[in-house]
Amino acid sequence: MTSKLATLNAWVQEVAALTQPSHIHWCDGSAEENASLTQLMLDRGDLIALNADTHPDCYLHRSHPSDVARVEHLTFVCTKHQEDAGPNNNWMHPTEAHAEIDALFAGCMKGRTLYVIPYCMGPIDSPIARCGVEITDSPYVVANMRLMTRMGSAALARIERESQFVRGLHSTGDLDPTRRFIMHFPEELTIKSIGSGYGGNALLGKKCHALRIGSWQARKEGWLAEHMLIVGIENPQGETHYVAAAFPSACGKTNLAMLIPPDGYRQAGWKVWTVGDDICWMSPGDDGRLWAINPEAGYFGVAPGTGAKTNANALAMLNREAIFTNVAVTADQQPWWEGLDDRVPAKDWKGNDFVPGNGPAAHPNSRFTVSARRCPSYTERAEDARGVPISAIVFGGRRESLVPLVFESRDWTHGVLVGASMASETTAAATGAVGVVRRDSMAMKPFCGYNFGDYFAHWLSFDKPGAKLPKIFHVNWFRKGADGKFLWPGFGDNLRVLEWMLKRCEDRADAVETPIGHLPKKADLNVEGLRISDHALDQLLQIDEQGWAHEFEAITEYLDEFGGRTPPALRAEAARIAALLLQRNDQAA
Ligand code: GTP
Ligand code: SPV
Ligand code: MN
Repeated sequence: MTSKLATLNAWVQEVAALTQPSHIHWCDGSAEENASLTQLMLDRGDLIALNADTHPDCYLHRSHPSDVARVEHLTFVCTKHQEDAGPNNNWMHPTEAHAEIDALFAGCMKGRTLYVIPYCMGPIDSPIARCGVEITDSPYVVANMRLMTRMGSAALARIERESQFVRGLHSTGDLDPTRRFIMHFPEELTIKSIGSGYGGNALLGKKCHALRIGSWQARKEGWLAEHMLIVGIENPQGETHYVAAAFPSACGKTNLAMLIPPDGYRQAGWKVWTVGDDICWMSPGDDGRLWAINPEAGYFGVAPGTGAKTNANALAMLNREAIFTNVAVTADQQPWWEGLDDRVPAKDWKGNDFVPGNGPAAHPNSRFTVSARRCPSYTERAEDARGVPISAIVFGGRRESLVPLVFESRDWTHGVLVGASMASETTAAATGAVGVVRRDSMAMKPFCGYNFGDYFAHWLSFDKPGAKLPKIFHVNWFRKGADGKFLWPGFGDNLRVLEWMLKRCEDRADAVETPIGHLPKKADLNVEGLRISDHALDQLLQIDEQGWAHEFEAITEYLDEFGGRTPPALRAEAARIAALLLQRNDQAA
């Protein structure tokens, strides 16, 4: 097969000449194609069938033990000028980068099949959606892309109509970490990735296209490509408000997107609808509001911690047609991970006999891949070509101290500062140390395809006459008490915080003004049916003005890292709050 699009055929031929595959397969996305690829992977041992009674059509993939997470130190943004990539990205000149990575691609598909994957990020008929083609030699990537994107014939038809697509070239190579690179060429709408088969490094539609290249396109075209979940909150009156929330990797997006309301809320008629759990593309509509689509069609979620009490919706979608990566298995071949239940697994994520006390059975970044339609809280609005209107934007991170449960920004400029100055403890989603607090603006540190200074300016630019922008909030579900335990119950109970935010959006709740923003009055947070001490609530809603003054010193330094690219309005906003804090501390002294 070939395509009607000459530029696409030419690119496939060019790649084949470089990589020298023995076969070329154009993916149509059909069930038959998926069945034959699954069989191939079972035969090769790339997939292991799970218990067909409890988990029909579910498979386990064990990746190479050195290839289990994103590799930020090997991820590059290759613009002609280093300033355009910014200090937030690793940079290499495009000429040098192409030469270095093409040398690794030379002959790398010998004896392998080259798969051509046409895909669409977003509903196939949405003007906000964008298409790409990924070339890969990994059938595991094909199977995952089929769940994660609109992949195959329909996407190819749109690509041929538009004659435009993002090019992604991927090979698992030899999995040697010294020959692994994830390179982005935003000026050429091109991605090249070699040496890893793991999610964000290999499923190029996700972080590489939808965020790094997407953010570049979004800036040029006047929209936003963000690391955000999209969730619809339906109140007992039947009105649904959509919320977009940016938390860094493994900081709670999937869980918030699928939350199950606490008993009292459920009985009162509250419902939650999942539109997306990781990526959000937002564009201003004719009405001045921001309209959002989820460019993805499936979930690539963190397995550990997913249990009946924390995320029953996720559990319910994982009992058929799911791919599990690096989880443990029970003696009867059911998938298992820490936080699922009390059973003891038989094999750990590497396939060795599980030895209690010898580290976790499932890899901390083990994942599931499943179609969004399998989620009990799925809504057809996820297919709406216009997207959904966003009422509130939420930023959040993992902070064991200082940062309160929730606060609201005063206006858009302050909200952009709140997003820009976010920080969070690192997690197992990327290789490297875990639990280290770092700045992660808008949860986009690993994903913004250009200079953060320009990105902040782009965010500020949405505040113009006629715009009806969402309110911006900040949350922290991860504050710890003196005993080292989380102060806030989290998960479903996070709806209590969302309710306050939505009331604020409708001018139906009060707030306490503080230098860092507006906080709920203790009485305005519904804690009915919750076992939380008054002392814990006080801690969650308290502002340590001295601690915040230090935080603002660090934020000011951070904003300076982007030099002349940092918008003056953002510096001014930070200076205003820093001055306010100093003044209050002086008064207190
Ligand atoms: P990525 O897919 O990496 O982008 O992650 P994510 O942001 O979707 O994170 P996810 O929802 O998968 O949560 C990651 C981990 O945090 C899981 O182990 C969850 O159980 C845990 N978690 C999520 N929400 C909460 C919460 O409200 N409180 C606490 N204590 N833990 C949470
Ligand atoms: C993340 O790390 O933020 C993820 C998983 O959502 S990955 O697809 O690897 O990016
Ligand atoms: Mn993510």
